[in-house]
Amino acid sequence: SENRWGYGKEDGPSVWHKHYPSAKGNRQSPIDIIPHQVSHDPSLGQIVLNYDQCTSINISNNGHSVVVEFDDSDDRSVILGGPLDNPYRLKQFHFHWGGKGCRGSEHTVAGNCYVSELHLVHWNAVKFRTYSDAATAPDGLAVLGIFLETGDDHRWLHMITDALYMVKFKGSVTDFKGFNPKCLLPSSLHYWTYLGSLTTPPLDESVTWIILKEPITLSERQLSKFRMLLFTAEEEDQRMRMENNFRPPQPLKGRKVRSSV
Ligand code: SG5
Ligand code: ZN
Repeated sequence: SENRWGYGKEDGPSVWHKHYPSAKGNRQSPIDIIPHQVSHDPSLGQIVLNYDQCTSINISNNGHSVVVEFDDSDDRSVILGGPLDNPYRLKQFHFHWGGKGCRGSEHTVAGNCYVSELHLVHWNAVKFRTYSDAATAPDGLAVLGIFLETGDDHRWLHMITDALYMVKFKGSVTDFKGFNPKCLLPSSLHYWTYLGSLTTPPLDESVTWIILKEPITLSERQLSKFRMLLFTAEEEDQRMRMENNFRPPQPLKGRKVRSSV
């Protein structure tokens, strides 16, 4: 079941439903966010990111994206507030991006895509004992999504892009200590929120999505370093460039997207 899915012609998002029936569920992600249809909800508070004590562990290529993992054995780094009933612990972050051209984000805004999207994955350690218990529960995960657009160099993203050559192949892992994702946040934490799913198989409907309205900027040069990663392992004869690792928007099916401001 390892290589059952990918982003290619034969194993991409349009056929995921064959092995993962949740693909056709009622709260799938990503979605197209249409700002003038968003419901304004003054009861939604600000989101708070308590990342001061956070500890990154390693960076890896899982064959679908590049992932930075965190120590989630206690509540040292959490997201709270906004639509969340309690703090959720940071487990990992990863990116989705396109090939050459403009596509690359998973969520879109009024049909427009960004070149990339960063996902900070958190889990509800108040209600669940482990990440995997949380990952299948309706209120188990909270993913903070941040759009990336091209422009000037990002001041801190080079810490990640400079490490990518170490994790070029699927299955490679290297130490990545002392990185605080706080440096990747835009200046405003205004957000849209809705109930959805993981955007990769198993597509579990367990995610409270919090999508920041303000994008961050990276340079074409920085973005091009992501495209030097490979979907394939070192021992494979065929080399497949890691790009277009995003799922397109899914039907809203009556869900409400909310915004505090
Ligand atoms: C699950 O879904 C997976 C992630 C995966 C996201 O959270 O978690 C696990 O399998 C448990 C560790 O995979 C990993 O974290 C592998 C280390 O993320 C990816 O595969 C990267 C694309 C999908 O999350 S998302 O909905 O935020 N895109
Ligand atoms: Zn993701």
